[in-house]
Amino acid sequence: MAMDGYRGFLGLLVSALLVGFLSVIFTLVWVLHYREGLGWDGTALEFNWHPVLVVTGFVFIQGIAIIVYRLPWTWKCSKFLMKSIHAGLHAVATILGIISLVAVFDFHNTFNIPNMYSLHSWIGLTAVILYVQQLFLGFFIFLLPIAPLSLRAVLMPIHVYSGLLIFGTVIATVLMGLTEKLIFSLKDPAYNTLPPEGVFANTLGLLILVFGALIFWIVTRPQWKRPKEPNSVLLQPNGGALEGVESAMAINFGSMGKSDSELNNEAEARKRNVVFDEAAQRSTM
Ligand code: ASC
Repeated sequence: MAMDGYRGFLGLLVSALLVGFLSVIFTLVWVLHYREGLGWDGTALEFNWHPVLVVTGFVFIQGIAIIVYRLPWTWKCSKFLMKSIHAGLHAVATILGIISLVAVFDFHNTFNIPNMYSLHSWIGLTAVILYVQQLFLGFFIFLLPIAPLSLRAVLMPIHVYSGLLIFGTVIATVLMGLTEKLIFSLKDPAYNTLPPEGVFANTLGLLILVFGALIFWIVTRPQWKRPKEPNSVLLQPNGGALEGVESAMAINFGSMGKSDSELNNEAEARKRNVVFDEAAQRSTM
């Protein structure tokens, strides 16, 4: 598959995968080496699943899900298969994200720590709710073959914008959470004396930010988009195919007073449109 600037794409993709993977490893090292480790008992061990699941699911897997259409090796795969992978990865991220919330609430409740007072929690919970909504809307509107093309066309830019807004918000929320946790728990030596754990976790925050920046760059290059299915550009203006008596009558009345060659051209154009429409309906499934 020919792609403009393929080597650049490959370089950035490998960097993103590397930085994303490193972020997950750093998070594990942070909770296993510097913090108390992992467990599911309502204590800090349970809380520690929160950063691990968020960075794995909500940052890394979500980031990959966002760019999955851009992998040129998949351009020969059907749009439906790619949409299923896109949705499947987002679904996995959703599940990990929700478990990560359960871990925090459990931990808070065990120690009577108040819930939902911090900016981190307000923005984070909002992001999770919007993410679930985005998943369901995407599933019913773009994956299932039930929504009309005209509705898909109107909602696609909103889907893309919302997805990137949520992804950016998640990264901002992770950085707030990391900062919070370091200020809460680094007492002796304190965070403001730059202890090794502080440096390590700050580096983790930088890695996560760089991962987001790489994904954002990859997904905003127009030349790296999956090529449109051959039809879908042409059929946007009038949405549905010509069908039924009403449109047939409209064609007949509309043709009054036109020359034979004009009528022939129009008929040819209509035929082409119908073919494009049918092909488009197929390709979006
Ligand atoms: C889809 C799909 C697209 C868009 C497009 C509307 O479901 O695969 O490429 O919606 O048809 O913009």
